[in-house]
Amino acid sequence: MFCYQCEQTTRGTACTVQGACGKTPDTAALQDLLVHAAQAISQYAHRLGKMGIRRKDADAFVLDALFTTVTNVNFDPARLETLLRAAAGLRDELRALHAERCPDTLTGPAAWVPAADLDGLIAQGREVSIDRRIAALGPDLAGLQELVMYGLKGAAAYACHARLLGREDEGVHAFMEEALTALAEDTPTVEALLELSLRTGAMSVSVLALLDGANTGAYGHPVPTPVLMGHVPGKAILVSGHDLKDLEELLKQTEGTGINVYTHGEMLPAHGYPALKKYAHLVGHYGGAWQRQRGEFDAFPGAILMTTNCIQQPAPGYADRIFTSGLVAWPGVTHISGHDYAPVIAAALEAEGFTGESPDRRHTVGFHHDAVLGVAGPVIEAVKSGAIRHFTLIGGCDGAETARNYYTDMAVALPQDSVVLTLGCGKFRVIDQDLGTVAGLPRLLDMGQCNDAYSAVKVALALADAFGVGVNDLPLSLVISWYEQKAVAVLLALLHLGVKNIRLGPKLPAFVTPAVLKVLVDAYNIMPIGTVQDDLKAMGLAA
Ligand code: FS2
Ligand code: SF4
Repeated sequence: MFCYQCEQTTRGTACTVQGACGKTPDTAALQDLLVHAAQAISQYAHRLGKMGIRRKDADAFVLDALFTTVTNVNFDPARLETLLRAAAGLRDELRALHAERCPDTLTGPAAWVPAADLDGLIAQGREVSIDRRIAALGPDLAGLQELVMYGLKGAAAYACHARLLGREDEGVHAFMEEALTALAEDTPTVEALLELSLRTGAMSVSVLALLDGANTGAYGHPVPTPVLMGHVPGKAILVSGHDLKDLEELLKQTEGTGINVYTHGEMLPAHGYPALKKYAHLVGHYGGAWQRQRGEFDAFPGAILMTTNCIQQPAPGYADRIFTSGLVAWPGVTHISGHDYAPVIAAALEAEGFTGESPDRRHTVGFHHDAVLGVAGPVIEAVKSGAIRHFTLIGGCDGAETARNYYTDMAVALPQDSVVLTLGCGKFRVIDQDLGTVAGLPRLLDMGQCNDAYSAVKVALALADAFGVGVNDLPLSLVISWYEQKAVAVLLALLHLGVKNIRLGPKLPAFVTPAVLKVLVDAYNIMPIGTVQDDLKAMGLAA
């Protein structure tokens, strides 16, 4: 196997024996083949689209296929085989439609003939592994192709969430299929791939806006809400991942059962949405970021529902009371389909539940763009008067490395007259700190999930507008922690918007080679995180 799509890739170069995430070589091969199959579908869908024919099932399948291959989503060979068979059937239908209109025979992924059994599919997956492309194209071009691919995967994840809430954008589907076709067919050059990367960033901005509209349309604009970071006595279900629709449906089905529902990881910001916080049995948040789940789930005395990334191998102590939904899958774990949570509820009733009460510790969520821009007037005045000197966005993904303590240390070391914005599961590196207030506002503003990156973009653009400057001239620093491909989509979105001087850590992507990094540094001054003191000095914020 060869996989270097996430930050925890082995030795900072690639997972080649076994994924650090738990992905086996067989699963890696099947995921690579699923991407290949999504390209096959896209080659036809892109051409049919240009003829004015859109197949909604193909559009949806491409999104699902890409999201399935995001880090920590699907580890189940059986489910991957099912998806591959479905992909082949769909590709055949599109090929027939295309043949009715055009005599051209497509090559590359479009010509894929699925093997008859699972072993054959795994062998085919190995043939399309990334290391084959690195050998053929060299690391720079292959890495740039993967930069685009990971941006597409991340954006597909966001688009899947929006689609589940009834929001789609044909332009997004058309671009995804065009880009996947270009990666499959075009002779790669550095210039063309950089351009495609920035176009992927532009599409990511559209997708983030689409998802923002989907979430706020379905659940209202988040409002600042103090959340119990603990528990109360009673039976319990823990909901992790990002999917608000799953949480809503579970809240409906558990209403009146006496079961309390808790959020975990990236689900924390759900408490800020009016249409979700109205459920009295959504009582609090349990635990921290995804990488702590094995210990936390083991200690949780109820059922657990994992709605999206990031799942880890379930420990024996909770393997029979964890469930997956949506695109998440782990071999042997019961999968919930059609929002029927009866098995989750039964497992919660069977488990002991909490017998005591935790200390009443609260964290305030809900500083979404609407809430922040609602106080834009006082914020702007505070900046003009000098009461607020600086804004620092510390957010993105969390992960296990101790190097990520940098983000905690940075939040603590920032001057008292600065505001800290946070989002994504990277927030768990900073939310335990009491940062106090500045100019009558909390110094720490939790803007939501990684899925809410649009909030940060919208606030930054609004502030730039209010001050009549460019976004790079604002007193704003971006200190981003990355882990998986959604962070790549957000990074490309920021580059498309012309945002410069981003600090990225804890280490730079393995697929960005020194030559490509030089291009990004020259154009955007993107840089790795250093020490907190050096970075504060460079940001003009040293004490
Ligand atoms: Fe965190 Fe994991 Fe949100 Fe990423 S829960 S690292 O895939 O999606 O951010
Ligand atoms: Fe390794 Fe990350 Fe790929 Fe998993 S997703 S195999 S940890 S690079």
